[in-house]
Amino acid sequence: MRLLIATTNPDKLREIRGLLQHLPVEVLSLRDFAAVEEPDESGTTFEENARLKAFYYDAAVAHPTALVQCGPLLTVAEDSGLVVDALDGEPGVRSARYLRPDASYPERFAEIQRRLATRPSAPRTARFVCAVAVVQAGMLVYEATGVVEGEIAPAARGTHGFGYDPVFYYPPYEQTLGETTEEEKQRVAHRGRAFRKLAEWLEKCRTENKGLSSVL
Ligand code: ITT
Repeated sequence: MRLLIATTNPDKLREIRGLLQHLPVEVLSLRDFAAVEEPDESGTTFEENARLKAFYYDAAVAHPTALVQCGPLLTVAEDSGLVVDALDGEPGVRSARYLRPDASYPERFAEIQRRLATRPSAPRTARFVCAVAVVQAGMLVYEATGVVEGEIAPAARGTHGFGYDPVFYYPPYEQTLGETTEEEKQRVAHRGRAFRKLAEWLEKCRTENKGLSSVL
């Protein structure tokens, strides 16, 4: 079985490779194919954007290649982000573009802290969400979502992980995800939760030797 992990984000790709490493599957990335433009992430939910990316990269990259190489190639895309309750769910699906597309993460952290300071009595609760979608030959064959609940830390802490990890405080660890190791993060975080579901499904497809679409 071959998977195309359809993301342009190298940090996501590293985490996803780690999460699927125990499976007997060949993992390919967009770098293994000719470059294509990125799709417009116009969805209003993580699930919608994950599906949109999976359909787009299946049609633009995986399906034409699978036809030529005569082997199934599943396109796996994910959409993820940080949802802050006191900011009405922002940055949400715009996490990668929050404030400005080229803003640095320290600038984004400062903006989140500034906006939270205007609502001092509001809860600082937040969650990371990861929606994953799998498309093969134009058909949606699997989808799953993973969530991790936490809080916005009073200040950024830690240098591990990527993106908003340094401001995401995970109470059971008493640390931000920027302070935990990658292994500790994967055990509890959104991407780990979503991709473990995907891994179970792939394993079930393999062991039951079923056609992929019949498992959904
Ligand atoms: P692709 O669409 O090509 O996959 P992207 O980075 O644009 O790459 P998204 O649109 O899904 O992906 O945006 C995800 C953003 O959410 C990411 O750039 C971070 O800002 C944030 N994010 C997602 N997962 C995160 C994590 O585990 N830790 C910290 N920040 C995360």
